[in-house]
Amino acid sequence: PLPKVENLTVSTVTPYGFRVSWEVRQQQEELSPSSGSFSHFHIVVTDSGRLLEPRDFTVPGNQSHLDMWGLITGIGYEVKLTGVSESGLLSRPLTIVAVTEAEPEVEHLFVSDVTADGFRLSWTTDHDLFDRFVIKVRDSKRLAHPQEFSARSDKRTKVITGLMSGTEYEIELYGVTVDQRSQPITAVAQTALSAPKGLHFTEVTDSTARVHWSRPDFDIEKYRITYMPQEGGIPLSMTADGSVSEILLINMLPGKAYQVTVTALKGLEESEPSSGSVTTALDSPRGVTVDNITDTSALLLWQPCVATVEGYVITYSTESASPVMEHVSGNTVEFEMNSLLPGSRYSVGVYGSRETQKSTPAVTEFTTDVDPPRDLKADNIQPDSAVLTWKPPHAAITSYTLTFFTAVGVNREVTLSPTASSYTMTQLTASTEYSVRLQAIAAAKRSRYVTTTFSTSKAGQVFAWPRDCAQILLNGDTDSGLYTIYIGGDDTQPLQVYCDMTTDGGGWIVFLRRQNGKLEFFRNWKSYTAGFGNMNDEFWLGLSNLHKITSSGQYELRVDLRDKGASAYAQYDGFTIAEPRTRYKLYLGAYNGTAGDSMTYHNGRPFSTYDNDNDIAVTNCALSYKGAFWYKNCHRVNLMGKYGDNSHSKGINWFHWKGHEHSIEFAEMKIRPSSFKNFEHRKKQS
Ligand SMILES: [Ca+2]
Repeated sequence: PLPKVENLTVSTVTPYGFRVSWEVRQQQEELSPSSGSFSHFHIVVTDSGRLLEPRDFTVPGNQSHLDMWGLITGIGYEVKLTGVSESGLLSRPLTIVAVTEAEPEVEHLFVSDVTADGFRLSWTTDHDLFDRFVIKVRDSKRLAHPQEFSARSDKRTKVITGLMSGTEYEIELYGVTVDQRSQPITAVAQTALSAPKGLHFTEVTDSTARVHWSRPDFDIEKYRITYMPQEGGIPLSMTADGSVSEILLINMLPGKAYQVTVTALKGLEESEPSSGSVTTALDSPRGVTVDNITDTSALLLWQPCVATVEGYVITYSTESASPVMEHVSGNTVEFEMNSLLPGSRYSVGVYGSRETQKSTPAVTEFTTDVDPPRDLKADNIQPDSAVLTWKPPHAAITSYTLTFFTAVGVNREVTLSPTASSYTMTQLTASTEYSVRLQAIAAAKRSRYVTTTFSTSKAGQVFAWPRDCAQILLNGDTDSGLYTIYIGGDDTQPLQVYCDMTTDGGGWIVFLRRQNGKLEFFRNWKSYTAGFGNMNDEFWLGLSNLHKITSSGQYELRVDLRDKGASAYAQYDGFTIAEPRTRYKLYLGAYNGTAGDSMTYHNGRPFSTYDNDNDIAVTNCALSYKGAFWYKNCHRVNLMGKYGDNSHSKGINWFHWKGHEHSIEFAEMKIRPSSFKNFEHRKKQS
């Protein structure tokens, strides 16, 4: 009998096949092992649906399994095994049914993390059969060659890069084994739009800026540009055609930092925004004007910049002067320009500044006024004429207008040459006050008026500004008393003096009188320099005045003395008091008279007071003899001594009349021009 074939089993099932195994068991009654064996096995595999031809296999008798490959995945197979002996006997067939596994597959291809140049792919698979995964990526429009990527068998994601932005891609992925590939799975993905690059700016003004960018590598339909101040505000937005790569931003505010973004648009998609910043220029101050123009100053006014500025810079210049630059704070809107040249055309500029920025200057021009002539005065005033003199203004002028009028309506105007510096007024009315106005003119500009007034002399009056009592007398005033003289004939140096109009023909300026002892004459240097006392009583006119009067002409001195009904005089035909630095030295001419020549002893001496000892004595003469004088060692004359003191040399002494021990009751010193007598003589003759 044949051995038994049993335990037909299926193992190692794959999608493409499986192994069938079996066992052979000898019958117990069989004693000869060699007589009971199979020469081979016959195996028939038939698909369950009977759609295919059955497949036959023959296996040697010493084998107990068979691997079957190349089957169809995922279907049932019926396996029938029959053992065949040497003699052709068949065993009872065994059958079993096996099902191949389903085909391995990848599933759920998923696109995420889309960027401008790629995306992430994810997938799943239940099988561990694949050696690797293959991914093919190609743009839908077939513009570029397909690209192939691969992923290791243990990977389930892959990041794809290096693609074109804004482009639709078709993706195919499948798993690969040694000799098989799975069915591919597919997806479609679109890369994002890349941002425009290289933002930069040109043509930046206070209200505009041009923004430039580089075109991205896809077809742009248009761009959206937005801009707003970084500090906040209303965003402005513009749209540009996809074919351009620059646009002018308008309606910007001056001096502000702007954030500018450019976004590329395609269909409903938009790129990441590309951003940059630009600071607009400072705007110029506006409404620059010049006000309050004088000959040397002007007020500059302006409207502030819209931008916030730290300060304003002001420049002004004229042809003949160095340009001036001034800085003022940013909240200032005016500036006083000083030290300008008169009658000059100035150019002015104002600009705002902040850090390194500065605005375009706002400019204007103005012309300073003509400065007035100076030192207008009337000289040589006569009853019917006067001479006006002045100094010219600094400005270049074209003419002068001189106007003069009186209270009763005389009104004359004359135009003078620009080179004139004097004008003789004639045909005037005597004893009349005239007002004079002088104005310099340069084209359309006129200076301020300068004015002076003067009065013409009385008819027959010779001296309008008498320099001494002699001229007052010659003008017709014959009463002794107080008068105003003008030192050197200068109307700006009036001095009140007492005129003796009777003694020896009159015309004397009295400069010392002693008559009652009411006034203290023991005084210091300062008092004797300035003068003191009451001119209608006792007084001293002052060394300073004596110097000024005697240095402006030739004068003679007269001294009148009276005592107990007796009188005497001394006269010197020259009298000069030298300048202060000599301490008012005395210079005398020749003597004549009745009192005796006591003064010549003092000729050439400086003046001394108790606090300024300029005498030649070892002692202080002024202190010793209670007076002040042109002391020598010490005196023959002491007319400023102590009134009524008859002790030796201390009273009012004139040595050659009353000696040193008699104080004289009355003394006067007086001067008049040396030429007076001759003049008087001629006058009397005529
Ligand atoms: Ca002395």
